[in-house]
Amino acid sequence: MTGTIVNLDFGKYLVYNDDRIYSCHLRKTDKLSLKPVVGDQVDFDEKNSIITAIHPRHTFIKRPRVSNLSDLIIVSSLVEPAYSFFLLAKFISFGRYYNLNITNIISKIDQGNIQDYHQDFTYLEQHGFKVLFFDKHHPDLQALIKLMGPKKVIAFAGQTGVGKSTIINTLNPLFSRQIGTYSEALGRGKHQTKEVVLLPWHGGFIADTPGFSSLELPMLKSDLAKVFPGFEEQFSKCKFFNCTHQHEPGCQILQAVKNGKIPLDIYQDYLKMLAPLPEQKEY
Ligand SMILES: Nc1nc2c(ncn2[C@@H]2O[C@H](COP(=O)(O)OP(=O)(O)OP(=O)(O)O)[C@@H](O)[C@H]2O)c(=O)[nH]1
Ligand SMILES: [Mg+2]
Ligand SMILES: [Zn+2]
Repeated sequence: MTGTIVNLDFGKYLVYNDDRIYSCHLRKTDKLSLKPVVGDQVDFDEKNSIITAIHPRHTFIKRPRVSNLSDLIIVSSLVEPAYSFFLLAKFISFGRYYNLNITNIISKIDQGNIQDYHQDFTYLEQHGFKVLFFDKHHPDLQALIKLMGPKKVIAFAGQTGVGKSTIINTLNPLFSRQIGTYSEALGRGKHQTKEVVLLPWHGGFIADTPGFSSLELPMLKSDLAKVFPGFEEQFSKCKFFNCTHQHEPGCQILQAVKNGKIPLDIYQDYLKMLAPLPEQKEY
């Protein structure tokens, strides 16, 4: 039989097939060259509860450990934790690096004023990113459900406490994901979600994961402009192929900042994101 690994359970792999979960393990002597991860399509022998093969992965993300994602839904709250375009752009850059289809949700719009960040949302929309809004007291997820489509593996990403599990539960209350309380003392939520879990959704899965709460970008300096929101139309037209978009003559990104196409604070977020990235692969 073929199924999808939806969760790990103390060394066992929970494999989903046709509305049933099979608790499987690897044979001790088995030399599967890869260790299975959540998201993997696997062949398994249901009589002996043994995984016999892992199908080739379409995508693989190291942290959080999950394979075969197709979509990323990035949740940012207006408050608790405070809205940050920098973080939002970082999640977008991460998702684009892995070729994921991206949707943004701005949550807790009952607690703040979305007009305050109108410029950011317009910028994202102009560059092809969907921006939806969420208020848990008046949840309307029709637009989201339409975008989610069938047969995908869709992960929710965003800082702890932004409301990922709240939105997932609104999609289907039977998911019963634990909801945290935002702890002001800590200045962050309490990481209610502690493991990667795939939840069946329209022939595919929704992934609720803790690992997308904070992120390290797994890329080189030269990769960032390709995936940073709104930069891809410009960067390839720079005069130098190895332009870092910081001071070079003929840089189209700098030109776009000058003529207001790219807002200055968004460009400054790019520089801030660029700074810690390595120049070359570190071996
Ligand atoms: N006022 C308001 N509160 C919200 C909204 N959405 C979520 N919350 C609250 O925010 C807190 C955190 O929500 P969670 O859904 O647990 O957040 P999470 O992103 O899953 O957090 P982790 O699992 O820790 O990563 C809870 O107290 C929610 O009730 C909203 O639209 N408005
Ligand atoms: Mg959660
Ligand atoms: Zn440039």
